[in-house]
Amino acid sequence: MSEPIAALATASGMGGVAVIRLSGDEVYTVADQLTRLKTPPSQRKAGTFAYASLYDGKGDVMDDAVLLFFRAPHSYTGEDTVELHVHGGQIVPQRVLKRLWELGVRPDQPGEFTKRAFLNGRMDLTQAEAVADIIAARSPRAERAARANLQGQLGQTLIPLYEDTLAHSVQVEHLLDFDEGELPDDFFEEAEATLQQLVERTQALLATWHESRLVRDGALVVLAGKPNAGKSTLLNLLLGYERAIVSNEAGTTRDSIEETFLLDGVPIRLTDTAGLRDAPGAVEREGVSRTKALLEQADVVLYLTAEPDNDPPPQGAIVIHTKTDLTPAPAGSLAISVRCEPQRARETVCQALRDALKLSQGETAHATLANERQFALLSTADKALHEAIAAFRQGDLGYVPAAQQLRAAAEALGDILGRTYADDLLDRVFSTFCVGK
Ligand SMILES: Nc1nc2c(ncn2[C@@H]2O[C@H](COP(=O)(O)OP(=O)(O)OP(=O)(O)O)[C@@H](O)[C@H]2O)c(=O)[nH]1
Ligand SMILES: [Mg+2]
Repeated sequence: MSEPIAALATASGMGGVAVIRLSGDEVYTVADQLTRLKTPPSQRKAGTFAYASLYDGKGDVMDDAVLLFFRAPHSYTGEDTVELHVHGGQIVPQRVLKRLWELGVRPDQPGEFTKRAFLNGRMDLTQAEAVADIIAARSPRAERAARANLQGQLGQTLIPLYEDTLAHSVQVEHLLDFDEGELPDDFFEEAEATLQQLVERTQALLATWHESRLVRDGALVVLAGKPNAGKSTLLNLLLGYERAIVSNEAGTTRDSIEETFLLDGVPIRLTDTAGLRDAPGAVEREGVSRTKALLEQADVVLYLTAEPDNDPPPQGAIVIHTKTDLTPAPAGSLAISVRCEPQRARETVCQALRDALKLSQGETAHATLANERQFALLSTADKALHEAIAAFRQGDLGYVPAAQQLRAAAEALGDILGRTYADDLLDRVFSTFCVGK
């Protein structure tokens, strides 16, 4: 039993067509009441469509629409579903929704369509999360990673890992019922070897989070240095257009400027800042204090200098010598001349960023973690597996704690997939969705 829900699935605002989705029990009764077709929706086959006028409570036509019919279990949610394709804009979709509320349908909660799909076994939790990730993707690469997970790529790695851990846990608990003398000789060595193998698989997957997170959230890269070092010149070069004012007057940039460009599919939030000096004016002084605040937050600081001998960089910054056409840079240092060799300068800086952010070359074909929730649970599983190994090594006394840790590991892995879900876990996952999905 599931209440009928509806939502505008397309973005609100001006648009040719708006799609309203209806899902749940009785949606065909509702569709029959909206239309006056000779063959009402309830008598139509799944996978067909109809062109029909939609009527309000007084019998006036609200709009002419295309209706698409889906039947349980062959729909996104796994329930009976009707899609109404109506005219877009401010008026029509709201009018149709209002009529639906009169007919006993209620508005969906965020992510409710996908939550129902999950509860009806249409997808596991990592696939449901991937739906939200596709919508939120800020780069084609992020979208591709999310689509791979929607198609089950993460599940294909996680499901066997979960099942093997569970199987091992069950086996260990079962054997603990025996006296030690009754166990096979190599039981404990074998159990430990299996655990080691589970740890390796867990850690391989954990290692994907670093880059996944960057693809998803991007990296903050701050350009810092004394006035006139060439920061704004480099920003413009990397962005590919003249975003910031460049001049030979020291103190040209006063406010920080942030723009994003993609490096190997990773959004780089590149920030140009006011040059660091004891500034003469109040405005520039404020700019300098903003620069200092940004240095704290940055994932990478590129410190530009045209005076290699007399310009200490902040700690942890990557030093780049600029204007090498005017001043030679020390041997072996990162050095660029945007004026004379812009292409080469661009490549030098991009490579420095790849190294600093530890980006692998290009995309991987294997499963990757998609969010903090998955990372946290997998870390819990990893920790529990390590503790199980440590407990096993203690001999007799450790066997029961080892079995407990194994069970905890299996549970954490199951939580990632939503195999052993609690209501609050589902609320947390689906509350981040937009309405209509
Ligand atoms: N010769 C030479 N001049 C350069 C090079 N890069 C930048 N410049 C010049 O250096 C001057 C300062 O450049 P900007 O990019 O404005 O320097 P900035 O670090 O942003 O300076 P502030 O905004 O004042 O902190 C400009 O006249 C640029 O044309 C280079 O590779 N070679
Ligand atoms: Mg500048």
